[in-house]
Amino acid sequence: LTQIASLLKSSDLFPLPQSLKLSYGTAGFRGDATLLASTVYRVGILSSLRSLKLKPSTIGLMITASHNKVSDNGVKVSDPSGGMLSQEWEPFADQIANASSPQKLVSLIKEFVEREEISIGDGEGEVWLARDTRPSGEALLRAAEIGVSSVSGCVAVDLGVKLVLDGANGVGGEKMDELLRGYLSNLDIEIRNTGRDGGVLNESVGADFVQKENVAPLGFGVNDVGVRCVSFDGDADRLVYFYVSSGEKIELLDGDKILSLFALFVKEQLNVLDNGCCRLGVVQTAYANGASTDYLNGLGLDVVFAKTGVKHLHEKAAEFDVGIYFEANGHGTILFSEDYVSLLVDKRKGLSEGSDEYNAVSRLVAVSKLINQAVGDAISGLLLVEVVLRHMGWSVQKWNELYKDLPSRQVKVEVPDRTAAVTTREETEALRPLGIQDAINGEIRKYKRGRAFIRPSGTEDVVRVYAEASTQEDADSLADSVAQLVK
Ligand code: NG1
Ligand code: ZN
Repeated sequence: LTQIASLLKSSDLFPLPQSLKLSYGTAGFRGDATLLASTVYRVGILSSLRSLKLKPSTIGLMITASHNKVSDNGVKVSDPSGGMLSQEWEPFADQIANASSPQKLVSLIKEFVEREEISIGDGEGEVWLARDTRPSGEALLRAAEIGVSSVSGCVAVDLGVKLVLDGANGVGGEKMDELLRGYLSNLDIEIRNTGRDGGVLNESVGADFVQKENVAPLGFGVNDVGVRCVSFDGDADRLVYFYVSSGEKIELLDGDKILSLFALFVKEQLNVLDNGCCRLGVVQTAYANGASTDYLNGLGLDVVFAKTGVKHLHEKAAEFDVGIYFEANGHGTILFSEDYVSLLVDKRKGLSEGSDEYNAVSRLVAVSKLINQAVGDAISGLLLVEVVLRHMGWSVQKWNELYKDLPSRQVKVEVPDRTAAVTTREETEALRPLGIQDAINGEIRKYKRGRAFIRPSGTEDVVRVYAEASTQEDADSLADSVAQLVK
């Protein structure tokens, strides 16, 4: 009886919007986020019942509308196996989601509980809640929580939208930990590979490993599928994001993708200001994935190429009012000229607080303060990525869809004298050994979307080979044949 009273009371908080008709589809319930509170609350109840039915077991309740637009949201349930809710329960999900009144809802639940012989009261149920970054997520998560705990003996555990950091067993994890404890306690970041538990600096961990090998670092794996993850390098001046897509596979969001996200965000603010008298430029190196360059050109941006190495990119970026630079490996930052920041600050004085223009100017000024303009560093880069994702309401998966990387391969060739390789300024063509560029061009021509170049490393005694093509097989084979030419 107390159970019925509690359900009646909580369901009063979530009236069913008129004309809402839902069905539990391929990925649960989806719809306009403003209409979904009652649905999510009811799915919370269902999840508790499912947990009690299968006890002892934990049920997952996920709030997301995946690739759909940000104003949509959705809710789906996972069984203890990690798979979707058993289809046998879908009709019940439909019935309760569409129950027109609290009384109707309670009688459907009562009937179902009796039929399924679920014993309420004498057991413990647990439901794990998670959501993506959609702005509506937080309120819907609260609705789910109320639904779960309105079934007696059931508790909801909020997993939040967590970010997991791979500290490369270097200095970045330590510093991030200090920051989280001291200043950023409202950020939910889990840190792994801090170096405290005996891991070795940069060994099978960190940004360089993840980017070059295209695999998850040590300490990350199947339990992290879909979770937003970020790797620093050992001295925390590089960052790359990734998520485990399935098994051992990862989707890498490298420096090019971070650059693209930042460029899109800055451009969006400048559009509000009718470009705001800004000369915006982006700087890449020959190692930038060709798909990223196409994407940036598609945004109508001025893309400039510089020699490998932060000092070269920095110099070029400083020629713009706002210059964004990144190496594919995750080194980079955004530079704002002092004059341009003063212009923004002056402009803001004439704008009415809260207007679109005022907000756009404020965002740009805030970015200029948040990002490390000296040389860039992984922590300020991480903070800006997180802020922009939240602003866009994007998950890491959604961000990854900006463009699809062309398959690429990097190899290094040990040679007796790397200075024998000499390139043009932008490092895209080899001038020496004589004739080698013609031979490389001959190889490139064999592949669709083929691109390749060689250059002597500035940090190791090797000649680096980079190749890109429309398939991974082709990229590998192009890299191999160019490497043969170097040997
Ligand atoms: P070299 O060894 O010159 O390729 C490497 C990186 C640079 C830069 C420097 C400094 C690649 C291909 N090269 O330079 O981008 O990060 O180290 O750390 O990643
Ligand atoms: Zn570094």
